[in-house]
This record gives sequence, structure tokens and C-alpha cells, in this order.
Amino acid sequence: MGKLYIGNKRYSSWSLRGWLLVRLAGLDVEEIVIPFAEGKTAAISAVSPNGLVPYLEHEGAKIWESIAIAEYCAELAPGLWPSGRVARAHARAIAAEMHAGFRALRVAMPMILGREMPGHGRNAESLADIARIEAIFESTRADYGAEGPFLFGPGFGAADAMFAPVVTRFLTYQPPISAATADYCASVRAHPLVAAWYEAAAAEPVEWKLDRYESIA
Ligand SMILES: N[C@@H](CCC(=O)N[C@@H](CS)C(=O)NCC(=O)O)C(=O)O
Repeated sequence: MGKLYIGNKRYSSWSLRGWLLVRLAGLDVEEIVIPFAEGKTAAISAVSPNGLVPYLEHEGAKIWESIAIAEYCAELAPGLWPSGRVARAHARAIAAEMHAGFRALRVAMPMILGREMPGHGRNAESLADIARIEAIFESTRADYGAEGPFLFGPGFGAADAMFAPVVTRFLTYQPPISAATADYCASVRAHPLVAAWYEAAAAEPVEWKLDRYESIA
């Protein structure tokens, strides 16, 4: 039916988004993990039009960029976005903000599953990104997710998938966050697909570990 190309589950935050979206939509695709090289990964450039993962091929469609994968998956599984027009618009806005922004957080606190580095990566810019993310979580859950535990209520959707790698960073680097954010993070971490991703990350060959990540802190 197709192929989903992803990078190391331990490190590849964008791959986590794409993989969650594809799994939530129930697409029957072969999963191909391409371990990262220390520099640019030639094997990824050889298959993916933008030289990046995630990259999805499905029934003739070729999709790169995780936000485009979200929209493609939601065409096949519309429940990935909230059903109400206004809530759906908000979900798309925050997913797009995540896709386009928060670079300071991503640089200061790269995704490394299975490690705890409390305190590392805090600087004015990364803390400002975290404050904005917490404001998004708080206002979204107040306006649309009161039935919790996810951003738009009981169901883990595309917006949650887009923010899942941020949750892993909060768990690894343990920046100061509110109790409500911590609750949301615990719910995301406990979701069966997120738990499965963590387990697979822990089982990756030790030779796939990269100094550029493992030498942090
Ligand atoms: N904007 C892209 C970002 C994808 C991206 O940066 N992927 C990284 C891994 S997380 C990658 O493929 N790097 C290639 C490499 O390390 O060789 C998306 O939304 O999918």
C-alpha cells in the first residue's frame, strides 16, 4: 500500500509526528527506518524529495513535510481534526505554528528519548518558546478540550501528534511547567502509540547512537 520513511526513533522528532499521524489514520504502509549519519544522511536524500524524513508514499501520493502528512492523513481519517469548524480552524492554526516555529526550543532541547537532563537547555529564547506552548495548551484545553485529557478532548488527534515531540522534550529536560501541562504530558506519554514509539526507540541498535546528540550535557 505504501511506505513511510522515518529516522531514528530516539532522535527524530519530525518522524514521530509523521508516524503518529499515519498510525492514527490506520494507513497500511511499510515502515522504513533510515538511521541518521553524523552529517547529512545520504540514504534519506536518495529517497525523499526534500532530503528529510518523515516521507510518505501511499497509493500514488508522495508527501513530505509533516504538516502535509497531517492533512493527507486527515483526508482519509477526518477525525484527526476536531469536527467543529471553529475548533478545527484552531487545531490547524496551532499545528501550523508548531510546524513553523519554536526553533529555539528545538535547538536548545533536541529530542533524545531515554535520557533525563533536567535543567539543560534553558535560555531566554527556549523558555519563551515553552511559555508560548504552555499558553497554547492552556487556552486550547480551556476552550475545546475540557473533556480531556488531550488538546481537543478525549481523542488524541493531529494537533496532539504535532506537539508530541515537545512533550518528550519536557519529559527529558524537565523545564518548569504548570501542573496542567505536566498532566497533559503524562497523558500523551501514556498513549499506546507514544508508548510503542518509546519502546522501539529503546530497542534501536546501540551503533545508531550519534555523538552529536549523546554528547549533550
Ligand atoms: N519541516 C520538515 C522537517 C523534517 C526534518 O527536519 N527531518 C530531519 C530529522 S528530524 C531530517 O530528515 N534530517 C535529515 C538528516 O539528518 O540527514 C517536516 O515537517 O517534516
